[in-house]
Amino acid sequence: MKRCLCLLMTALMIPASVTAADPYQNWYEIFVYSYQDSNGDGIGDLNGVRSRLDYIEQMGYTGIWLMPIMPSPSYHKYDVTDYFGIDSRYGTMEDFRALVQDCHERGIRLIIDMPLNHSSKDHPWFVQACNALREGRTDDPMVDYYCFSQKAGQKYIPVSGTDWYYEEQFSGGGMPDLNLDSAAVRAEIRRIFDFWLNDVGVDGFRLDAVTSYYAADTQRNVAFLSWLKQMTEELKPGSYLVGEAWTGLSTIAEYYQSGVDSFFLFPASQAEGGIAKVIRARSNPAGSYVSFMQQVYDALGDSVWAPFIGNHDTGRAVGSLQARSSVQRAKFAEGIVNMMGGATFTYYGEEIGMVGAGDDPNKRLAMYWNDHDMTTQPPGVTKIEYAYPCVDDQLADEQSLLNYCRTLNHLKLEVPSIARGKNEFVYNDANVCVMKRTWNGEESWIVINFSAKQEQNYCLEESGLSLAGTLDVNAFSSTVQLSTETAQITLQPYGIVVFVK
Ligand SMILES: [Ca+2]
Ligand SMILES: [Ca+2]
Repeated sequence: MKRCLCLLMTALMIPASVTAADPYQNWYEIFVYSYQDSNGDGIGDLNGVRSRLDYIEQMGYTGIWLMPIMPSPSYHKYDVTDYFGIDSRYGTMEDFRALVQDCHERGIRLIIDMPLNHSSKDHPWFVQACNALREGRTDDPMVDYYCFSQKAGQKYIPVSGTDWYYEEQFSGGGMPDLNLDSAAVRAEIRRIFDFWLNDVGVDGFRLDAVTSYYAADTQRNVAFLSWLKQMTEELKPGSYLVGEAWTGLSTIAEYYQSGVDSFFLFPASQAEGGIAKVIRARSNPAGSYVSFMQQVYDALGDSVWAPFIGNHDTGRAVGSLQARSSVQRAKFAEGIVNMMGGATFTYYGEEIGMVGAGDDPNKRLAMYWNDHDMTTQPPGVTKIEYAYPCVDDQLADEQSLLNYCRTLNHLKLEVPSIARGKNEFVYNDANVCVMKRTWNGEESWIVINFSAKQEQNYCLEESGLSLAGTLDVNAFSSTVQLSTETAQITLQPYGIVVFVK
């Protein structure tokens, strides 16, 4: 007897044991500039994001990370001029408060980007500090806010009209490094966190460039992050912090010692990362996945991983995966990165297979809703290209990448052990991998066929999974065939099936 089963995409029942402060969300990274314009100036804005919350919720994204929204002279806004404001091109503080409220009414958590390594050179702190140095007043309190030196050196830029230099780790961008040892700067950071967490109500922060806080000094960075995490817990318990430590697994493991909830899993991302390697493997792709997962477990244990394939800096997933002409490949990569567990992050547009590489603006193109409802492209774009159909078309196509991502997100919401469960590798051969996740009385059995071309049969009883009792089946391939007599499952190429007990 064979039957086909598929996932019902009905209203969600999020188990009560999953709390509002849960870090294991389906996180969605948004570049506000390129997402949705609401006032006709062509630039995406906060009200534009608000108007797309239906879409975001429908897609099953339960957490939003907004790239920087504070006032800044640049289009990307990683150089802040006021840590207590909203950039006027994005809207007003009232708009932002309304967005926070709308998100929370929908059960969506909202975190914002927090660049603390540096400010803008136009920040009043830096302007005052440089003026003071020009006038020989080195005791001005603002001088202590930055890393000034009278010695020239790498990453040190002259302060015009003085014999002083300032540290700038991200050179050329007008982004002077803050002096994070300064008690006054730490007091400012505390005020900034208190304001956004408690006055405005955000649910946490994405911490930009944490390896540059104290350049190449992991120990001091970890100490600073421990201070940040403790302070955040004091201000608002359960807030989520996720750090950008763009480095290898063993160093990322050291950063986790700070107590910060998550660090992006860069070793999974990009063309050379774990996910792309699995996708490209000519032999033993299942073994490659298991061994990558095992490396991550060995380094990070059961901490909250933050896997992703691409973000605003890395170039988009479809390029890294060489998936321009294979939607199956793009889907499967989404499938296996989500099946790693943890707090997964999806960069806006990845759900429709947007492309972009090279110059930063190319990786931050206008969200392709349809041909008439797009923002202007960010300044400096040198290549505009969309490899896959727009959102509207993909919404209407059951087989689209978008609908695959939507099903995937909803499955993870219905089966919380996938993201949170303790993992056991139950079985793997060259093409098939079976993992068991256990969390809060729930067991999920994840069966994956890594072969791009061949069906695979797998006998579930070999893994000790009995089909007796209630069992839900969620299928991630066009069809899954299950013989209940022999407990044999036939997986289509790139098929993923999850059994839940
Ligand atoms: Ca606008
Ligand atoms: Ca620094």
